[in-house]
Amino acid sequence: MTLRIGMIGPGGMGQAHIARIHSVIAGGRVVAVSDVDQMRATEVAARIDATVHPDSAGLINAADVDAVIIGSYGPAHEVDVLECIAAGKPVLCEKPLTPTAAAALRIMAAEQVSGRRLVTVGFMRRFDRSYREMKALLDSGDLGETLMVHCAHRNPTVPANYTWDMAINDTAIHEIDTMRWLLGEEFVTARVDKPKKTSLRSEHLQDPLVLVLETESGVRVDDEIFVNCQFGYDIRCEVVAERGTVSLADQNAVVVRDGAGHRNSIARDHNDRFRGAFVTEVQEWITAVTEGKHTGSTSWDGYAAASVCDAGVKALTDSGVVPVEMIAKPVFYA
Ligand code: ISE
Repeated sequence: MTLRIGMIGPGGMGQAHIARIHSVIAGGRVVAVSDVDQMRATEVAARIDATVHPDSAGLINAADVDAVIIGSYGPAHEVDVLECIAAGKPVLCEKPLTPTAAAALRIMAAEQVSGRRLVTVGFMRRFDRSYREMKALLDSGDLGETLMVHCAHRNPTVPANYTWDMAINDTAIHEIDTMRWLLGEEFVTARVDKPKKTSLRSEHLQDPLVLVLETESGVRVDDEIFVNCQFGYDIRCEVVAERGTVSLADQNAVVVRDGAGHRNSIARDHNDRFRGAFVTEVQEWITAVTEGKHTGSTSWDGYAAASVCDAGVKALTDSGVVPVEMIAKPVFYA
């Protein structure tokens, strides 16, 4: 059986998903497309022989669409995810599920009424081989209890429409979700440190910044967010535990050694760095949906990440430590 997928918002991320679904991933095909930019929808649909829908609700409710991928920007997600739930269709929604925790709560409420876990949030790092190896080692207990984690998330540059809060709810959200998953606990506080700014920043940004989070058991996570680092897409993570440390290694298999030195290349963007993770994520989602199962992160994970982001965004302007406010986890997501 081929899963017939509708794609809402086929921008860079959506088109990258289409390319993988139609080449290296088995069991799915994108048969319908919709976008606020009609020209883009028509152009993408023509390339893959898909139907264009003038609006997302029409796509979600189309009889020949079995499941939906949402690649539009964060503030547009809530209405489409709610429509998917109402239509009873599984949905893979790119991060953030919603830009605020309040919106994510509405999605959780609707999903619980529907009685089925239909929503998967596109937190692809959970599918990255290196993070998975790191988690297996930590879960084995060989290194003892985790005490601290040092992360860095660097982008070469960001577009002019990237706003200050996006450092938290568009960029750091990846570490927020990955650390919740890796450590198996929730964050309780957030703080933002603001070091000297790079002269190469856009005027309105605090760049770099360091988001400092603390978990329920007291694990301290620091996350350097530096979105105009110029040199590459550089993701780092070092976990410090009682009996040792574990870090992400450099990601490129080939090392060059010549008269200019000893080096390996640095990824340019997330599709480059997390290529394998995206493929595994979408493949597992297609397989699970076809078998009537759920995989990956849930609306609860989208909500929890949004709650930490809410505190992190507040900490951008409030000095000191901001508590993370979250409801208790509903049994439905246990
Ligand atoms: C972007 O939306 C992503 O998801 C990237 O992985 C991240 O590095 C970038 O900062 C975000 O804007």
